[in-house]
Amino acid sequence: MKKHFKTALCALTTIASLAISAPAFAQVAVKDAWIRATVPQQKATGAFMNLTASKDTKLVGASSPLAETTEVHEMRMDGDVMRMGKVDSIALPAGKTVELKSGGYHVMLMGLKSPAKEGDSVPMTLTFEGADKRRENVEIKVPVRALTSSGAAPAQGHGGHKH
Ligand SMILES: [Cu+2]
Repeated sequence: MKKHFKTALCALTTIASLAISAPAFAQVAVKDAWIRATVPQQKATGAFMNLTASKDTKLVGASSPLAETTEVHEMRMDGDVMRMGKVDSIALPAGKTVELKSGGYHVMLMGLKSPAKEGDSVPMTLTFEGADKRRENVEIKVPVRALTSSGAAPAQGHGGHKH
């Protein structure tokens, strides 16, 4: 009787690294997000938040079921005139907290399908792009508030900017 030996090239149990692939954009922390409450007939409002990326990243877009159009905006003084417009992206340098706030960068919700009421929570998708050009969406829920965090309440969307 012969024994047949099978070569036991068995599972060279690769101990390493199957499990480790960190999600590319778990690195952007979104904090203190809020949307400014609207009054009836008001068709646009802003969303504000603090973003901190652990690697160089950009905010390249946003969307929300509350609005027909959602854009990344910047407000700035041009001489004496406050201007606001769409920007392609907001740079989020590694480790630096970038504030989206009244008078600066913000996410603009336009063509509101219903008013943003204080106490509501609005779903929003933020699109980030890493240095490698890969994009990833991050879903957040954004509470609606009537006032800015500083207590100043610019009445209408992008109105009340003062120096
Ligand atoms: Cu705007």
